[in-house]
Amino acid sequence: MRTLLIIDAQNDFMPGGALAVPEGDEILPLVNELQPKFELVIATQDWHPAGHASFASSHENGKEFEVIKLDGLDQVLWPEHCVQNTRGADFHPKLETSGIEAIFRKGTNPKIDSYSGFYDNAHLKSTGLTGYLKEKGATELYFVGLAADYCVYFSIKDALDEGFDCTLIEDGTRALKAEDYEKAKIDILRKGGKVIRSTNLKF
Ligand code: VGL
Ligand code: ZN
Repeated sequence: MRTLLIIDAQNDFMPGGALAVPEGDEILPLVNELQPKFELVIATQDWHPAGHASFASSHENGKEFEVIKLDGLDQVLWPEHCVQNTRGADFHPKLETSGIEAIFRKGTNPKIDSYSGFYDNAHLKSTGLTGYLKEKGATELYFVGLAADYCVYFSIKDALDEGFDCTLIEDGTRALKAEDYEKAKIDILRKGGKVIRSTNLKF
């Protein structure tokens, strides 16, 4: 069954937001247009408690976008973003949400970051998304949302590992950094995922 996964289409990742992805809002008309073509539409939501360990402000002398070691893992220190129950964590007002059947929240553990919609960055805890999708009979997953080089990329990697057929719809995503996105795409293709433009969708 064909399923659309909308990753983190939240205010803080849009222009003007705390961790803005350039042109992030430009994906919204396409994301809305695509939804009715899918039998199942799911969204993820980055949902951090205040003082989350991924925020530069949670570390003494922490600088935004610097990479540190956090419990043995590389961690980019981000601006404070997607804090639970703030406007920045809300879906963008232009995102059509009436067809979204379920929302999976991630990044809720204060001590560990979670880019993927499936697992935290240390793969300690699952969000339950794999089980949900399997129980629903979802086999082909199509990905849109933000950011292409972080949460979209990490979600696709986990989904491929979980045995799903995965396709990234390129014009339905934007990256924080173009060069990281180019590397991510190469890795997705190498692992057996597909990268297409929406005009090449055959349904
Ligand atoms: C994201 C960095 C930190 C994302 C979330 O949604 O791509 N990036 N938290
Ligand atoms: Zn985050």
